[in-house]
Amino acid sequence: TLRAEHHTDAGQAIQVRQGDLTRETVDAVVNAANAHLAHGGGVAAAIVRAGGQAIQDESDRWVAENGPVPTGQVAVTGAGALPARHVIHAVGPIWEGGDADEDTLLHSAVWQSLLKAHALRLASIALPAISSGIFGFPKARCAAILIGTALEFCERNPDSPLRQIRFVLRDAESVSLFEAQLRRQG
Ligand code: AR6
Repeated sequence: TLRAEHHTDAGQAIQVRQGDLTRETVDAVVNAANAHLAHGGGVAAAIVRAGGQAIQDESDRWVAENGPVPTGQVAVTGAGALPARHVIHAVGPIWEGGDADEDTLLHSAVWQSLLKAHALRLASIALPAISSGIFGFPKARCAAILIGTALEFCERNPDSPLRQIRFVLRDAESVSLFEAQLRRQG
């Protein structure tokens, strides 16, 4: 369900939706991954459950060939049986209290995800509340950074092929926090 939407002057849409990320029909879904792309829990496990073991297998090959994904960076795999075509695995920071560059690293994880979609010439992307589950990043702060990064990306890339950025949140608290940030910053 669509809960809030903002259109930029250039006609790009930023949306806040409540639902299950794995069911989104978009060109790419972003996974809240760890450096080893070991999709054991949270939204990562849900993506493998819904998309199939092929996503974990391809992730394992990616790490075998390239090494672990640095925090704030991304890796791309196929999406198996998901409605999406690609999974962009973004590694957000583990919350360590706020003095370990967590804000910058979370901004980077989102920025690199959007930049990857742009480089692949994708039109739509769906992202979860990266780092705010198992990694412990405060939910309100996560919402402010994710919405701010999407707005900044659209402002700086008005002609990007990427036209729709969806934040897909499962819990009601995250939905209201993202909604509030989109109204405040949008
Ligand atoms: N759809 C949308 N959001 C979801 C879904 C879903 N199906 N499932 C969970 N969420 P988390 P992290 C929300 O823990 O904090 C994994 O083990 C969840 O409620 O998935 O970045 C990885 O392999 C929360 O708001 O990601 C890493 O080791 C948000 O997604 C580690 O967890 C992110 O929670 C990454 O932790």
